[in-house]
Amino acid sequence: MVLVMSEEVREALGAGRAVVALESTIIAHGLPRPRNLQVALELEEAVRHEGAVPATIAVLDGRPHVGLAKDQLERVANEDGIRKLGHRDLPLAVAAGASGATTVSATAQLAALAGIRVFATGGLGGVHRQWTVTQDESADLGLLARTRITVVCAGVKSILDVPATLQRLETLGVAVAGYGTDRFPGFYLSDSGYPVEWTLETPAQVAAVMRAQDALDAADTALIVARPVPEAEQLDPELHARVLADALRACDREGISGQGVTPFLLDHLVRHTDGASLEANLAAVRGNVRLAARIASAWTEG
Ligand code: PSU
Ligand code: MN
Repeated sequence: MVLVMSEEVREALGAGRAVVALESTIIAHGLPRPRNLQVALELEEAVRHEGAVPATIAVLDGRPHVGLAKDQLERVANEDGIRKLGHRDLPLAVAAGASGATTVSATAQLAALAGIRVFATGGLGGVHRQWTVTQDESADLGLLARTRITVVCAGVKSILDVPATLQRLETLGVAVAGYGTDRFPGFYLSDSGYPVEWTLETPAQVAAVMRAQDALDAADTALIVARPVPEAEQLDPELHARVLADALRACDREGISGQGVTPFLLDHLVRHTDGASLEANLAAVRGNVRLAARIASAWTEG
């Protein structure tokens, strides 16, 4: 097997215990140092606190790791020039012996390969604004259309074209449910301004949908559980609108494209909100990770 699983993850999967996959791009490219390493450790702790085992995923020296030791997390957080790997990059990185942080698409692929069913992140990638010009649609969407995994997220990043992304998910046949809400969350914001058609209220209900997917659906599609950041912890919507518009203009002006777009926009928001966007991002991720652990437990108990 090409995967390197940590002892803890292998044992947990072998014993049928709850495991939650965590991505590493958010650590390497989505959050500023040195906070990123603290957050990586804190998220793993949050999963454990809810009685599940964390499996942070990354590629180190050409080997896809599922479950990282502390020194390996440190490499992901601090190594200069560590790549950002989407799922298409995995074979290239493995053959080249390269190291990289995995995006939602690469993490979901490796998690599914390892037999992990539940995955937590901040916000999914999606259709970028100006898609008609750039054709920039995150590979996250295509991968989730053919991978049997449950992703807990705070919706898609608000830097994206949210309605276009929701439409793509519909076209691709990916199930979307709001967690405790009938509004699609807006990543930094509790509400993106768009509705969702299904609402789930408990981890047991999510697990029931997962079982129904296995029973009904021959195509390996994902389930997106969209949990809003609590209103008290969201970014001020007015500040969000203002700084986002500014960030999009800066991105345009500086000619950023491809893989650089998402990290550029996230970083711009952090710097121009005095870190408030970072706190909202972290509040979202923390809540998602805890919920994912509870869903993984409901899944393994069922
Ligand atoms: N969620 C966050 N921060 C991030 C990301 C998600 O809170 O940095 C990352 C994920 O790894 C996601 C990626 O897959 O951003 C999307 O990048 P792109 O638009 O280039 O596909
Ligand atoms: Mn992109």
